[in-house]
Order: sequence, then structure tokens, then C-alpha cells
Amino acid sequence: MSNLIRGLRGLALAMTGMAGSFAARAADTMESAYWNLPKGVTDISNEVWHLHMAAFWVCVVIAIVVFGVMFYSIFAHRRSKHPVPATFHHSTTVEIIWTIIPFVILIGLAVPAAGTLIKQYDTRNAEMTVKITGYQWKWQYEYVGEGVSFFSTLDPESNNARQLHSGIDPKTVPHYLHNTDNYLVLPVGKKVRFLLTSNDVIHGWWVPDLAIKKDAIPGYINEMWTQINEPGIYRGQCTVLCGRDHGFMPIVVHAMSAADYAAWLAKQKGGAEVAAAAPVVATDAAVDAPVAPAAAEAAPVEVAASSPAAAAPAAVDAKAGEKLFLGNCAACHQATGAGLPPTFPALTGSKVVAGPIDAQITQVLKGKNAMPPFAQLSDADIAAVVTYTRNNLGNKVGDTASAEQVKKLR
Ligand code: HEC
Ligand SMILES: [Cu+2]
Repeated sequence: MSNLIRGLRGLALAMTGMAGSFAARAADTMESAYWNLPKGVTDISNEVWHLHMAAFWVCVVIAIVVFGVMFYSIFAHRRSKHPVPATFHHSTTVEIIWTIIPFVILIGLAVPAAGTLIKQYDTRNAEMTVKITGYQWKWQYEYVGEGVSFFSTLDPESNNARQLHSGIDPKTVPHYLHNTDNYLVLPVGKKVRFLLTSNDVIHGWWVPDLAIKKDAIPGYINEMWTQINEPGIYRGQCTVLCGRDHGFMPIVVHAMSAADYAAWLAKQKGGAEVAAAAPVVATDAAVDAPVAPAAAEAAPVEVAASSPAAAAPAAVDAKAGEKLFLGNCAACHQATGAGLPPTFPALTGSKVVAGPIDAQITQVLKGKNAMPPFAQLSDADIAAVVTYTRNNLGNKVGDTASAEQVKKLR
């Protein structure tokens, strides 16, 4: 008996604890449509929301009616009241009624849903096209016909915090695991078509506020579209389990006015000639910008005075190199270059980094054992990141890789 009481008291305590943390969590997130689908910021997402609510209320009414009849019957016709059961069975009228009512309900839900689905699939008359490619574990965005293309990876802050024994409290990281280094920038009020594919395994591109969710499948191109009504930052995730770092390839869409977008695009194009390696991070201080990598300001490439290439690496390369390193390599080799031995070797003081540059470029291009190949990066990007590792992270080799060199070694 006392065991039972203790058990019950434990259960009660556990339940109040749960209710408490649940309530706290709910209060935290109440503003952000925590209990429901977000209404989103497109006409389609609003339609989807209304469809969802219609189905929800139909379900509520059905539940009330069905459970009402059931509980009433259980109560009113209980055995103590009616020891002798009635003997009727089969009523054609009732059967017709309970066939027709659900039929009408289903048609009533299907007609508007089909209308919205047809609109969702209509990618015609788009004003611009962005090709989205999934990679293990990042996204690539190509502005078709604009010559602008970049990768979008987990922001370095989240990435550092997520490392085992990082000692960083994820709660101190803004938008932990929901932030990227480069945002997908889109204009509001324009119909944007997306072509979605993958480079390796199946990924899924999902941004709830846009009510878009589709699989990115290698060898196939899926289509989808959006037209965003309100400027802002909208976050999403990969939704198909795609391997080890599936949880670390978020999506951030930055919707801005057509004028701001045009300025951003022009900047991207201008930057492309100087260094294809450095897609400018789309920040907009007014709208919740991502935090720049802490050390980005101070990373001069150190070049030995005697090196013939002494004057070569411009400051922009060092920054681009660091950015690429944090985005592509730091997950394994750590932002400091210390690595996580024995699996992931340190790059600080590494013999490979200090050795022939061609061998290092080849290793980055082709991969080696547990290190994946990075052939998807452009020649300039590989050159920048290799140069970065050779002259930073405590290394002072003093030489630089060039895009032509990388091209030859591909
Ligand atoms: C998924 C983890 C991972 C990522 C990401 C990664 N590497 Fe590696 N890297 C490794 C592993 C594992 C090795 C050891 C390979 C071996 O020798 O078996 C290695 C070795 C190296 C070495 C040789 C180090 C030595 O002393 O043996 C260099 C240089 C290097 N990586 C550079 C890079 C660069 C540059 C990037 C980013 C473009 C990068 N790595 C991204 C896992 C990774
Ligand atoms: Cu994925």
C-alpha cells in the first residue's frame, strides 16, 4: 500500500514537473505560433493555413458529435438501467445518412484543397529562377542567368557550439542550428521559381513560413515556387534524414524589397570578379542579422618576406579563405586548426600543410579516407582555403595556391 502511495506521489510530482516545464516552454514560444502551423508570408501559405484550420474544426465538430453520442449511449443505456437489451438491428436510413454526411464533408474539404494544390504546382510565369542543390551537409543557391552562386552552411557560431565538449551553452547562440553563413536572398512581391536537386543523397528543402517543402533528389529536378509578401528572415531545415549532419544544414531565406534585392545582386556580381570565393553575407542590421564569425576582422595572411609570391594574397583572399575554412573544414579540423585527434588531424603544424602545395590541393579536391572531397567548391575557393591553411592556424608556409593550379589538379 505504501508502495502504491509512493508511486502515485512520484507520478504526481513528475506530472507537475512536466506541466511546469511545458508551461514555461509554451510561454517562451507563445508569440511564435507554437501551437499551430505558422500562417506564413505568402498567399499560398495563408491558403494552406486556412485549409488546415477548416479541417481542424471539422475534426473538432465530428469528435464532439461522435464522442457525445458514444458517452451518452454508454451512460443512458447502461445495464443497470436497461437489463434487457433492445433487439433491433439494421436501419437503411441511418446507413445512408452516415455514408452521405462523411462524403459531403470530404468533398467539401477536397475541393478547396485541390484548388490550392493546383496553384502550388503552377510554376509558370516566374520572374526569376533559383537552383537549389543539396549537399552533405549544406545548400547551394544558384541565381539562374545571373552568374551568382554560393554555398550556405551552418553559421560558425552554431557550429562551434555543437562540437562535443565545446563548453559553449547553445542557449547563448542566437538561432542555434537555425542560422547559416550565407542567406538565400529573395525579393518580395516577385514570383520565384526553384529548381531543386541534390548532389549526393536525398535532402528536403522546407521553409514553413513559405509553405514549401520538397525533396531534393540526385538525378532529378523538382520544381516549386514562392512569392513572398513581407520582407523578413524565414528559417527552415533539411527534412530528409541525409546522414550524420542532417541536423546541421539549416535554411535561411532573407526576403527584401525589390530595390534592396537589386542592390544585393549587383554587389554579388561585382564581387564575383574580384573573388568568386567571397559571396557577401546578406546582412541587414535591421532584420535580425547573422553574427559575423568572431575572428573575421583579424586574419592577415602572413607571408614570408623571401617568398616570390609575397605580394600576391590580397586581404580579400584571407577573409574568403577564413570564411571557407569555417564553413567547410572547421567542423572536423576546428576553427583553431587544432583538429580532434586522433580522427581529425590538427592542421596547425601538419606535415601535409607544410609539404608540397599540389599534394594538399589534391587532398582537398579528392578527399582522403574520412575526409570528404571538396570538388564542389570552385577553383578559386579551393585556392583560397588552401592558402588560408598554409598561412594561418599557426602555419607560416608563405606560399599561395592559385585557381589555375587547382584547375590543373582537378
Ligand atoms: C568530415 C571531416 C573533415 C572535413 C570537413 C575536412 N577534413 Fe581535412 N581531414 C579529415 C581527416 C579524417 C583527415 C585525415 C585523412 C587521413 O590522412 O586519413 C584530414 C586531413 C586533412 C589534411 C592533412 C592533415 C595531415 O596532417 O594529415 C589537410 C591539409 C586537410 N585535411 C585540410 C582540410 C581542408 C582545407 C578542409 C576544408 C576544405 C578539410 N580538411 C575538411 C577530415 C576532414
Ligand atoms: Cu540534408
